[in-house]
Amino acid sequence: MRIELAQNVMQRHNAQARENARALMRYNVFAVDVMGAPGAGKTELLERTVEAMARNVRMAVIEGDVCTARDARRLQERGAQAIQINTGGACHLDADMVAEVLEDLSLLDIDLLFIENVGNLICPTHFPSGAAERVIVLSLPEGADKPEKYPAMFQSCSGVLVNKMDLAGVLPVYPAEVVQQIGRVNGEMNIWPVCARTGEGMEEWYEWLHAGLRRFGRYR
Ligand SMILES: Nc1nc2c(ncn2[C@@H]2O[C@H](COP(=O)(O)OP(=O)(O)O)[C@@H](O)[C@H]2O)c(=O)[nH]1
Ligand SMILES: [Mg+2]
Repeated sequence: MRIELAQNVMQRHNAQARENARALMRYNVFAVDVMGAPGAGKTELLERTVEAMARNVRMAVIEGDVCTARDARRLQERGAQAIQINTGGACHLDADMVAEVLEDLSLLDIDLLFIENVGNLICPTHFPSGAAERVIVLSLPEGADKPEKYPAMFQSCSGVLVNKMDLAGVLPVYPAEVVQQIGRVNGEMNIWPVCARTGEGMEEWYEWLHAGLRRFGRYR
C-alpha cells in the first residue's frame, strides 16, 4: 500500500517535470539543473557564469534554499534575473515548485535558465525539474570519495564542475584522484576543473553551455 502511494507520488512528480520540459521547449529555453553539497560553490559558479555570458545570452536563475533569499540576491547583484524558492524545510526542489516559478518568468525573454537546487547530494537525484541537462558542483574540500558514496547523483548528471581548484596543493585531496573517482561512477561525464572564485578554467563550461544554446536554437 505504502509502496503504491510512493509510486503514485513519483509518477506525478515525473509528469509535472515533463510538463515543465514542454513549457521550456515551447520557448526554446535551455535549462540546466545545478546541484551539489551545501558550500560546494554553486552560487559562486553561477555568479561567474552570469558575468561572463551576459553580453550575448539572456539568463535567469531559480534559486532553491530552505530559508532566505541570499542566493537570489547574489545573482541579482550580478545583473541576473533571479527568483528564490524557499522550501521551508524540504531538502530538494520538486517539479511543482519549479512550475509555479516558471509561470512568473517571461520565458520568451530567456535563453538560458539555471535551477540551483537545495544543497544536497541525495534527494534532488530523484526529483527532475524538467531541465534539459543536470550538472553537479563538487568542490575539492569535500574529498575524493564523494562520487563513490553518492553514485546515483553523479549518474543522473551529464557534467561535473570540480570546484575550488585554487585549494589544490593546500588540501590533502588530489584533483587527479577526484577525476578518477568520478570516472569510476560515471565514465560518460564531462569533467570541468574550475575555480569559481576567480573564473579560472571555466571556458570549457561556457563552451558546453553555448553548445546547448545552439541545440535550442538560441545561438547568436
Ligand atoms: N577558495 C575557493 N572558495 C570558493 C570557490 N567557489 C566558492 N567558494 C566559496 O565557498 C563558499 C560557498 O560558496 P557558495 O557559492 O555559497 O556555495 P553553494 O552553497 O554551493 O551555493 C563561499 O564562501 C565561496 O566564496 C572557489 O573556487 N575557491
Ligand atoms: Mg547557493
